[in-house]
Amino acid sequence: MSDQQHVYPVSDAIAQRAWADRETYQAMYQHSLDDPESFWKEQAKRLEWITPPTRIKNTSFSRDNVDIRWFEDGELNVAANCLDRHLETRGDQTAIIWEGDDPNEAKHVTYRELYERTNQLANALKELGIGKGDTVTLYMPMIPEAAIAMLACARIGAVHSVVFGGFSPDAVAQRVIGADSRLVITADESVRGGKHVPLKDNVDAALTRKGTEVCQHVMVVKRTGGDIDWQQGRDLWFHEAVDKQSTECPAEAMNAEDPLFILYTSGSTGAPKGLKHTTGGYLTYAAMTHQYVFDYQEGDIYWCTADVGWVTGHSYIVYGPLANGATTLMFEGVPSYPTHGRLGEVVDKHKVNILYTAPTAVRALMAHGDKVMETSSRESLRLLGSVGEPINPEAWEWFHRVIGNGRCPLVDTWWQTETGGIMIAPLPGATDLKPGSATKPFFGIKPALVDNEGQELEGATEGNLVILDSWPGQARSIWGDHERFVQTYFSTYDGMYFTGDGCRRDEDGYYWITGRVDDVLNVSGHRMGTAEIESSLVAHTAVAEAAVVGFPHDIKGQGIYIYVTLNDGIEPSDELKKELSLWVRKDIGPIASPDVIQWAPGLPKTRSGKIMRRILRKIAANECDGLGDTSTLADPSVVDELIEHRANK
Ligand code: 6R9
Repeated sequence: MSDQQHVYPVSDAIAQRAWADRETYQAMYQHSLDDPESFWKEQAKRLEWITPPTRIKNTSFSRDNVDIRWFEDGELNVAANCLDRHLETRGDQTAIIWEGDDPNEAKHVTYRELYERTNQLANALKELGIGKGDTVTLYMPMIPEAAIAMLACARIGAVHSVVFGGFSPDAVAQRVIGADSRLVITADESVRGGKHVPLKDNVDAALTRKGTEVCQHVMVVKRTGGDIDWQQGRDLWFHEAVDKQSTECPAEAMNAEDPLFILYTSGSTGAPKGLKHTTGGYLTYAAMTHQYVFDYQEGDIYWCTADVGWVTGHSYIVYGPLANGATTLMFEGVPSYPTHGRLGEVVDKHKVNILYTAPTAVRALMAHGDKVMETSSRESLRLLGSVGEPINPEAWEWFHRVIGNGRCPLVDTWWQTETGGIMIAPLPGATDLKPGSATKPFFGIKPALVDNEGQELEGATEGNLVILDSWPGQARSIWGDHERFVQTYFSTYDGMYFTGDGCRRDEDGYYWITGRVDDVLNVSGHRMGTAEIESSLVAHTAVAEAAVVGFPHDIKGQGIYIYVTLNDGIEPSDELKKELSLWVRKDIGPIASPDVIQWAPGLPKTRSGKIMRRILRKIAANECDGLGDTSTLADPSVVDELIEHRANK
């Protein structure tokens, strides 16, 4: 299909009301590249600084000295920017609309209430001895307390590390240890799609693991009142610790480069890495992108369906919208519960104007046909957004035509945990849309495509996506392991940030992300390292070796396909497949559940012993005719054997 087939031009009406029309985008983009210092100095003014920065950009991408600092002599507090400065003008405005999993449960939290509750929790944290520089792990349902906990940490200068509520006890333990957290904040249970998830039990299990002794307290929000165990002296109820506190708590003056949060994400090798995000640059960038990309206007009701456990939840449920004084909707449930009409019904119920969701959610609804939207009108919608994985043109068109009634611009936003905020995306008043393309770079972003040797490619072409210069929202390091940060992102191509994504650029300079070029899977918009799943599998006594690849999946984007070589004397069986599947779920979490397991008496390897994943990917995708060159294999016959016994028929 040609890229030119469907172009949705910017409408005059939208261009007129938008923050940026074509000319403004062009001029601002040019300014941001020509003179980043003056551009970002001006943009930093969108925040309230205790000490305004005079030193704006001090960054190096050189492999020998990766050092990224923005606004380095400025001081500010993120919670004060998200709460205090709105009190006078919008204290009674709703900051968070909470929509429960159960359609009969909802509540509105005003800016003043959010401010007071945050301060109370901040005081409770201080009482526990938590202060500037300490880390706190959050393992929370999608409830306002999740945002309150993030903001309370920010208020006293503590660093939060949010762990997605779908992760396993082992994953929690790994992250508590990695961040050296003295406190975990959680809830008794979370509720999603009518099912309860035992968060507190998971934390209990996590804290029996060796190395987690550093964690002294577990603070528990009572969400469901479900049965939980209690460890006297260690555990405390959120409401008991918080209700009694003063609603005032001074905001700590933080340097712009002090850490705000750690967020773990999967890479192509080793255990998940904790990306370190800092204060001034991150908030400037989250707020600015939220305003321009979603064309956020005063009074808009804005809904991002992500979970706060992911970066999208950090930047576009909590920090960006609250810094802008927006009303942000937080949804506890899933778009298909109790029925597939729920997404549209929530839009109608709260008169949502801006809807930001993931391709996997769109495809899941699309599979049920246009009728799933018949229970709602979605008249309030003005803008749609997509994030997390490439959106195929069919899903784009359906999202636009059916959910958006064919009249809302759809912004496909490409970015990463590492980038802190949106990097490539249309601006609704400035960029003509092409379904499937993330379109053009945001202000200050200098993307480039390079070949495998790092040579920059010009014009319409395809290559590895790199970013040539720093932007304020960028992660500064990997927590406790700067060398790994340098290795992972700056050593493949010296002087460039390597994204791990492949990308095509068309004749109009539009970017089309083609997916990861490393061993990272994207399953329903969630990043999974193949190495993580493999190391979980080989820890099972039956398994000698395992290789994990992705394969095209209609709803999830990518499915997880696993090749397992069993130890001598172990008989393959369907029971064993089930057992291995459960093993991975338990070890990492339900999002890592294998879709297909194939027994592999042998794996295709080069003579130097490297598994040839390229071949395994082809077999998993049932593209067995185009296996390419297999001459470097140590034993080509294993490939025939694998093809003959393909499990994904
Ligand atoms: C924000 C987020 C990052 C990876 C990224 C890429 C994929 C995200 C995308 C997209 C194509 C988009 N990705 N958005 N691919 N088009 N609009 O998702 O962060 O969880 O770190 O994932 O997701 O492969 O490298 P994260």
